[in-house]
Amino acid sequence: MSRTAVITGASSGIGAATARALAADGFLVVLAARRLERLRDLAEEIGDAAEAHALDVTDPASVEELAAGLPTCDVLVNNAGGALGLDPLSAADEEKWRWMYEANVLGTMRMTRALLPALVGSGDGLIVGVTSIAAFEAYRGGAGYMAAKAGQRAALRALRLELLGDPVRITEIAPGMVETEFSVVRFGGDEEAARRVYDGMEPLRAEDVAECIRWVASLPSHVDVDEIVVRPRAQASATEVHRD
Ligand code: NJP
Repeated sequence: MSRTAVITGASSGIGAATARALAADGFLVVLAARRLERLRDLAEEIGDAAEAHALDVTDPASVEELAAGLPTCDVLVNNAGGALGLDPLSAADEEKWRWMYEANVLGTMRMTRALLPALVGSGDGLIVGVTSIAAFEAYRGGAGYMAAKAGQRAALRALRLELLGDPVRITEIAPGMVETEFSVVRFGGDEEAARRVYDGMEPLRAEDVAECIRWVASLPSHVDVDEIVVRPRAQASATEVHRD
């Protein structure tokens, strides 16, 4: 029987690429995000090995509903999230900060709490958290996103200790710049501003990060890849980017 992987934020970017990669490796993939139409299109593309489920990780009832309908779960990829704005802290927008904390930190907590019994029960569970280099590298305008990603990273670290002795691995994937819808969302739909982020440099593609997750999930169950930091060759740190 296929092992089941639940991927949050599977309607675009890293989540969609991860769904394709895990399905190709034999997983039954549960695609979860708010934009159900997109998930249905992706599920159709993947075929029998995919199911689409509406999910808003900022809504506890939505998380509970998804978990209640899942008989088993072997892999949980906490990928849903993102950034809003690039304002200095002096001009911080509380709504944007609140959303970033809700989606990245509380979303990861809610999904993990809800699926933990199934993950432990599988006898060989894996929880992946897609955080960011922003969890540990500062940049101007990044305070709200950095705080959220640092929070998500911290929660996964505590969980690693709490699950010691249980058959569940925990892996943090911390990417640098990846060209997805991330910057379009960050800049409120301004595609031109989003495009400028990657001007003159080659960012990672969603598939590059998905390959890290696929590899982690393919390893024997006694091997826990604690953390992967993956950046484009042209990015040495959150602030040092080489542009042609
Ligand atoms: O971005 P994007 P990525 N409930 O915008 C979903 C991190 N990261 O693939 O709900 C459920 O294409 C949203 O789906 P929808 C980043 O912080 C990125 O790059 O339909 N799902 C969509 O599928 C994030 O944690 C970069 O709108 C929710 C997905 O999240 C992860 O990588 C760098 C949701 C976002 O896809 C994937 O982002 C880095 C909710 N409430 C870390 N809210 C980068 N791209 O440069 C959003 O260091 N989603």
